[in-house]
Amino acid sequence: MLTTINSKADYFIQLEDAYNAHNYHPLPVVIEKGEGVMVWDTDGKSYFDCLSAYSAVNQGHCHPRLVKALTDQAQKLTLTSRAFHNNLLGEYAEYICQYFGYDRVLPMNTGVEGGETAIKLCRKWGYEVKGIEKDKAKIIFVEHNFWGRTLAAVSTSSDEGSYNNFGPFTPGFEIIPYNDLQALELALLDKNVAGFMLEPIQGEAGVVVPDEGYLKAAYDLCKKNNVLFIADEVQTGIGRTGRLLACDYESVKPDILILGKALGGGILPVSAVLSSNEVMLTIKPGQHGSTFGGNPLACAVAMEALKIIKDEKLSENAFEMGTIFRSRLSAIESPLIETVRGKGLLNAAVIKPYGNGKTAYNICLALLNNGLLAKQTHDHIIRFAPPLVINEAQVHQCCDIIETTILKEGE
Ligand code: IF1
Repeated sequence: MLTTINSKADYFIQLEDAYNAHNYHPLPVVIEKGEGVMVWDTDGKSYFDCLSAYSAVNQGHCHPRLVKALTDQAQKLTLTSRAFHNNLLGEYAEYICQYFGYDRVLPMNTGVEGGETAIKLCRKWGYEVKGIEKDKAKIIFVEHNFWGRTLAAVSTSSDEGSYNNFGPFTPGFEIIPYNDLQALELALLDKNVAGFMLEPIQGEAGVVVPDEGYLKAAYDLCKKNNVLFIADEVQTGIGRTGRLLACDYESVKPDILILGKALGGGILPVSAVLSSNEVMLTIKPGQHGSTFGGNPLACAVAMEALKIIKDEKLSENAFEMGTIFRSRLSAIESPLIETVRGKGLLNAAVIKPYGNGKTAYNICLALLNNGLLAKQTHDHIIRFAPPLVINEAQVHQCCDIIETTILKEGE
């Protein structure tokens, strides 16, 4: 039963609340339209989108080239399943492999399916190439990782909210501290280790950037111990951090690369796992796949999504705009801001609790009222990740809103 409806937004929020699982606690805004960096609510109010659907909308909302790629292909062929070939999968596979410099791609749909696929490939390689004893393969993860919501993903989580009461958990995973090479060196002494999987910058943990050189040193330790270095670039990849991949900052080429989110341009769920022939060809026909993986509609959209990143120099723009963004945020003189961190347009402000127990959530509410959408993570961290198409004037407009809001909240 819907109680009094004060606005269109109330109607939509209450309807969602009445019939949806309560697996999220969204900010009280109902978005109806998106274009570029902007979104509009059901009352026509505009907002700067500083979340980009957790970095899935790097190319900007409803990019015309992506909408065209989607609608053109949707009128020809959308899905064949992999029981048959289609005329786009080969072209897409060649394009994405050459784009990132890998032998082969295994196409999936969501980021977590990419992670699951990477783990299966790693284990298969561990047994059939490295020679690990059957069912003994181990994969090392890092504390505060986030790579999705499946049982394997939450089996590696150190966030109680993600794993509590979802057990029993997947075996064969070990968790070590992030950004800790000694812990990794120790863990790699176990000859049953097949892989080390991590985010080059931890998104959900609150945009945690490891020490300069950590990725390269970790990669070298993996190579020394014949262990696969698996980079989860679902959130950091495709230009988000100011380079095509966050691993590019240290010239690290992951043995297995996981992509998602912006690979589908914020239009379709598209993920991909890229690797070498040695790893990829351990999986034989019928041993892995999915109904929609590699569908022609996703191939068309993903190729265009990648072309846009290059054509519009969005990695470079993310680097430049991110530099301005962080310098503006760091210059805000407020006791509420503990620190500002990030790379490219994946940034975060760590907020000190303030006023009668107010937290980052309260700042996000105030930002919303002032026309900017951002979301807190872990109560006290606000992530700022606008679409990579943002221009300098828009960056300053966003920072003006953030500065005004934080100074007001801190009064
Ligand atoms: C939610 C978080 C972000 C990811 C990385 C794999 C995946 C994700 C580094 C899985 C997904 C999403 C999931 C979404 C919210 C969002 C999120 F807050 F949950 F943790 F971005 F930080 N690797 N992240 O960030 O990709 O299966 O979702 O396509 O579950 O609430 P997916």
